[in-house]
Amino acid sequence: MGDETGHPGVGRVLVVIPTYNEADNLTQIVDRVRRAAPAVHVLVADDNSPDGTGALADALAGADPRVHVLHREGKQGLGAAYLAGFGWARERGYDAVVEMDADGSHAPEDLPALLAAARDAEVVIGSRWTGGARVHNWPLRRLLLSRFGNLYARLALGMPVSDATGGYRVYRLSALDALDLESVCSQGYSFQVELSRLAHRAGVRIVEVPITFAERERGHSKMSPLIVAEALWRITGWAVADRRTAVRRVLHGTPTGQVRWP
Ligand SMILES: Nc1nc2c(ncn2[C@@H]2O[C@H](COP(=O)(O)OP(=O)(O)OP(=O)(O)O)[C@@H](O)[C@H]2O)c(=O)[nH]1
Ligand SMILES: [Mg+2]
Repeated sequence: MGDETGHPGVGRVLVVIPTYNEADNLTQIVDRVRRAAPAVHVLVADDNSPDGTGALADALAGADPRVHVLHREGKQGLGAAYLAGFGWARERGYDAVVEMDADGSHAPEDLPALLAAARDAEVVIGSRWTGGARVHNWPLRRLLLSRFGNLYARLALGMPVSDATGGYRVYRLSALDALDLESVCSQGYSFQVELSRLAHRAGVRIVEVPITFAERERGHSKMSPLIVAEALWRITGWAVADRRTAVRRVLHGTPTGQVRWP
């Protein structure tokens, strides 16, 4: 903290925005972030989007020293883009990173509330499913998928988190340092559940803050049946691994090692 980019009680904050074909959304989202939280820096992590999002990000960065771009070779999934963004933040001494979608679903105007909560927590999850949250314009099938997915994740993994699949979060770097990020295997949105699980198991302090979530208005969703299947498969795998570890603990007194799920 201490320089002009510092956020009171949190330090230097980097908002990581992963993008794939978000040219219709990027200018507006970056502008909203800069207005809602002028002290933060922004990193656009673009996977060589065919629609020119990367070049647009370069133009935004050229006009604003607090906007940065990480160009990646090709589409490798949300999880890989975030891990690269976290590494970028660590190398440059940021104190906290924020995960935010480019499509406007995560309102930058909620960012001050998330950062305020980060003063007393190492992980802040912007939740769609806690008191005071609102979800606008989501089709019933997406609502049901999110509610069911979160219920399943909570029960299967025993995590007291209402929105383990949500992607609007603050991580203090100190919390990320406590997590075994090398072990992360999710490619799609199960990345959020995987990091929730790692944080819960590491015993870092997680708080949830209600957010106002809105369906994207422009551009196309990258959600696919494959991504949903990956999440279900991985959550089930982690639940089985957790139970095996618990059984070993009972039988042998100590865990004999982590069971890895492919
Ligand atoms: N860098 C990178 N970003 C990605 C990738 N897949 C998705 N994204 C970005 O991740 C964010 C979330 O993706 P969305 O397509 O909005 O997914 P979603 O919010 O679950 O789905 P919708 O609610 O239908 O919009 C957006 O900013 C995307 O551009 C990827 O492979 N690489
Ligand atoms: Mg979206």
